[in-house]
Amino acid sequence: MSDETIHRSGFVNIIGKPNVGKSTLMNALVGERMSIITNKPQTTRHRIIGLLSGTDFQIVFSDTPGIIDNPSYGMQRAMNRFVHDTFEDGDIMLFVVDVHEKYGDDDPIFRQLKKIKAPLFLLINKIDSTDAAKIKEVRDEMEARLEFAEVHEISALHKTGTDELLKAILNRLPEGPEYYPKDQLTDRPERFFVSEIIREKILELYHQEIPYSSEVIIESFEETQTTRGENLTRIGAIIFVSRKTQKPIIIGKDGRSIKKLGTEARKSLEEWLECKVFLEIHVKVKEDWRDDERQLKWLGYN
Ligand SMILES: Nc1nc2c(ncn2[C@@H]2O[C@H](COP(=O)(O)OP(=O)(O)OP(=O)(O)O)[C@@H](O)[C@H]2O)c(=O)[nH]1
Ligand SMILES: [Mg+2]
Repeated sequence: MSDETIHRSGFVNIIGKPNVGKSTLMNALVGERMSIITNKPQTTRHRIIGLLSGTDFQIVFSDTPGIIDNPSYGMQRAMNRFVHDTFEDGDIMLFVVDVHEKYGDDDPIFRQLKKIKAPLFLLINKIDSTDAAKIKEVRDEMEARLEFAEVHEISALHKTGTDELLKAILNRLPEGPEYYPKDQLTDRPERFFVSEIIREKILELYHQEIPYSSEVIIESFEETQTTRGENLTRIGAIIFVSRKTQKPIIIGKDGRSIKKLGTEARKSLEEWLECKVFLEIHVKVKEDWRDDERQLKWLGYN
């Protein structure tokens, strides 16, 4: 007889509509700043893995883009595909809803969720911003539409209910091996997160279509030292916009907007990389890149 404890592991996929708090939740569960978060919908564009490991378990969380009902260009279709891929490989699916959001009975999301075979958790998020009666109303409405393995009322922002959620996930995690080294936090390279942090600032500083037409590429990333011997990372980034008229908007009058963007992004990157950063940003036009198969592939939307 062996008294070895079993090792549990699995894929726990976070899905839902845009802006409901999926990325906030993933960061709260993993305990690291992985996914960017803004108050604008469609912030997350890729499947982003966050790893939480202990001696006898490993959870592979996936943050995903918000499901878009009527995708209008190739990039949005790719984003929806990233979400649907997670329907296939999840050991546990976390369906996040915003307590303030209304869902019609015929919302196509319910049809999609019905196909999921893995245990489906309903997470009613943002409970910090409402009262018990409203939470119950949402819970009753959702439970009338779909069968859930578990329902949790949470505030991802304030980490209310997230410890209980984590316990519930661990309880249902199947026996399995470690998929990644235990000290690893994600499967993406540092450059990916650098481009995301810059994109976060674009979402925060620009309005209307600009953030949605922009993509950030890291052209160079070099770890060096200052003349005083401090660590310094030199980063060269390119912002692609999809129309000629958008370039002057990104740059702003006398270059003021891009200067502000550069400063904000640099501060955030210095915090994240824990060293001094020298950031150079250029803007280029890639006409209609969001609908161009080749460009999309090159930009990682394949
Ligand atoms: N009051 C409150 N706000 C929250 C909570 N969780 C997230 N938010 C806010 O909701 C907004 C969207 O959060 P995200 O985590 O970016 O949402 P998301 O679902 O990842 O959004 P997309 O990536 O666009 O699909 C941000 O302004 C968050 O601060 C919560 O528990 N309470
Ligand atoms: Mg997100």
